[in-house]
Amino acid sequence: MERTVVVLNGPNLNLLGEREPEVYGRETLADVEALCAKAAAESGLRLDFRQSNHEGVLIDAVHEVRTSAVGIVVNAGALTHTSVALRDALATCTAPVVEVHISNVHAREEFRHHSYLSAVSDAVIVGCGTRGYAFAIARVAELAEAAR
Ligand code: CA2
Repeated sequence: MERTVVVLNGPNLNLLGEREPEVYGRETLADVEALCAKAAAESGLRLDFRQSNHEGVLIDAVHEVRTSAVGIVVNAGALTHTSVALRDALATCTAPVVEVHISNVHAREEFRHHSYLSAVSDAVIVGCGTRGYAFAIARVAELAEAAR
């Protein structure tokens, strides 16, 4: 997997654009993939974009790319606030991990304020809408370049 940034999306993000536009905006996950493809191309990276509603599938994806990707951008959805297992998987990554949330989780319900993933991430981007994914990819590219 040569110079590939992997973008992982967790549960319910396949519904983006269909409900709660006041929280998540009107873009669909396909729009987010297109935005990520543009951001990756601008940084000279290949994009591997995935979504799953299943914790184990996301963990298997991390295992698959943990030593080969130049970086992982992860919006784990609600698993952010519950999954020690996904955190443990991300902690094994040799490349940078950037956590992204479309909404400002800190301005929402208390249960969204804690992330199991932040402590094993190199950066966290919240509340920038779907542009946060592009910022995250740019940061992965910077960190990957600095490590070269
Ligand atoms: O703000 C984010 O990106 C979140 O990761 C989104 C998750 C939420 O559980 C996190 O606390 C914050 C929810 C993703 C579900 O997205 C939906 C989109 C449209 C309709 C329903 C859910």
